Amino acid sequence: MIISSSFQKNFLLGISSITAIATINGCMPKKTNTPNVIFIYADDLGIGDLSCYGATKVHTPEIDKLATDGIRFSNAYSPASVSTPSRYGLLTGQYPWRYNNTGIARGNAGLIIDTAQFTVADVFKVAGYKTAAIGKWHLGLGGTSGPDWNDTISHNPHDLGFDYNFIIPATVDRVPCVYVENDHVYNLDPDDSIFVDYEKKIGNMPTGRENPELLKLHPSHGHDNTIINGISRIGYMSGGKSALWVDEDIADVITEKAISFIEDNKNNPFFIYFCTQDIHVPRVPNNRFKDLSGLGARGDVILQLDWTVGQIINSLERLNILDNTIIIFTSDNGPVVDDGYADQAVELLNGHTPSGTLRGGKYSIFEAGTRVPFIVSIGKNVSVDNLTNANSFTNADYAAAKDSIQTAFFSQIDFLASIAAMLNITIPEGNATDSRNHLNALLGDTTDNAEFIIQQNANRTLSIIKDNWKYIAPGGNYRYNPYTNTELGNDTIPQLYNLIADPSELNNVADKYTNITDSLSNYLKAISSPNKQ
Ligand code: NG6
Ligand code: CA
Repeated sequence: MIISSSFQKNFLLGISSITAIATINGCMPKKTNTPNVIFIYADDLGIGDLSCYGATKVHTPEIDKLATDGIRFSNAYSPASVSTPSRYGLLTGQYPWRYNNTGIARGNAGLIIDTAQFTVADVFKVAGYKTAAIGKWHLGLGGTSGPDWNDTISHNPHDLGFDYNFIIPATVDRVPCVYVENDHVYNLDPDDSIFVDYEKKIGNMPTGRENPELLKLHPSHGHDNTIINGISRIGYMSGGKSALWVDEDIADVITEKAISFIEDNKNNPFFIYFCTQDIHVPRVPNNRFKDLSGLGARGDVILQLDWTVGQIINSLERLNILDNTIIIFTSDNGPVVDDGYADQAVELLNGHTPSGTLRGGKYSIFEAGTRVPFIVSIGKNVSVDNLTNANSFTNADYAAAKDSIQTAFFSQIDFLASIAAMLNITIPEGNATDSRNHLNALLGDTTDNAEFIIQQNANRTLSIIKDNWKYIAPGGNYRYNPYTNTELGNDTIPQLYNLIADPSELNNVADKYTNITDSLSNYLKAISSPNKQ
């Protein structure tokens, strides 16, 4: 049959005008290759802390909804079992244990990431995105001697590719208890300068050690320095009265900042590195959540975290951009119950198991230290087909995978290279050298397994997982964290576990399978050798 060219043209025009009308009506929207990305980093949340991961004593409907619309990983890892090194690894794509300054940072530490490094934020920035860091930072600020809290704060997230930042400098249990917006302390009265010291008391503010009668929340270990908002912290500070945060309002404040950034950028692609203070100690829920969980403060702040996620999703929905957005939800390290405040978390656990069936927790090299909840939800207008480049994993595949468990091994260290691949950005030579592209795993392809996963604990003991075997290198002086009683996984002898047969790491089979032990030990040595980088 011969079709006249005019018929063909009209036919094609007809199709395109139908498409145009459908797009206007929102029936057949255009797929996007530049989705918004919101990376939600919870603090100290365990793999057993969410109902979508099997928790029955606490309910997290908003996060569960994200999981129903997305995929939840059973084998996703943070680079470390404490905050600073995990965040360092995530943002730089470099293993934190290669550097000396990546231990848990004090509140007055200088910026730990070299400003010349190419970061996750830089990937998005080069791709034309607007970028923001909101919430817990814990990577230091200022030059090597730390920030000047009363002036312009140099070496801030702006130097690492973030257009906007509104951050808690360290953790909520460390002074100074103030927010930093871009390069200044937020709401600081210039006549009330802030001074911070981690060695000795500074100024006249009472401390938990001297004036425990002033406390509304008592420490169980440590945390007995300057009292702010009735809670004694780590470190001493004075001044900055008008700038002090109110713990009960932090979730509201950072959520509001994230939502305004979303509103301001609804017409262009954006990336938000959104780090909640929940569920780190001190756990101080807003009144709306107080005593709501029945599990005490730790359960209440899980509900607050769930609310926060719901607020972000609702705002995207309201602005009609949820469908163009990828939301990733995860944690910087595993769970801890008593982490230094007498908040009755232990007494009120009520059978809840923050580590699920895994061994260890925060601080540990055992699985619960770093195997964290990890949920990826991809809006339906995001062009999965195009983003994976080779079309190996498509929108149809993602649609089929939705609401299922992603069993592929994935490390947060690989996020940088994966999103660089997604946005076709070349990583400058010598940067993010530990990050590998596993975009397909991130988008739901169960066959895209990380070749190996390396983690560290709070003592920098290293482990490597490869082909379902986990090898833990000998090292670390202590078997238990003396404060939290968590098993750290340190030992003087090599450890080898089969994660399929023995997911709770109860039987060390290093002596039985010496060939596997030796080969993983050599493999880890080769990667960790400084000459390799
Ligand atoms: C520990 C603190 C703990 C917590 C942790 C950092 C004491 C006794 N313990 O040193 O409370 O702040 O550091 O947690 O001070 S993280 O999640 O930010 O890594
Ligand atoms: Ca943490």
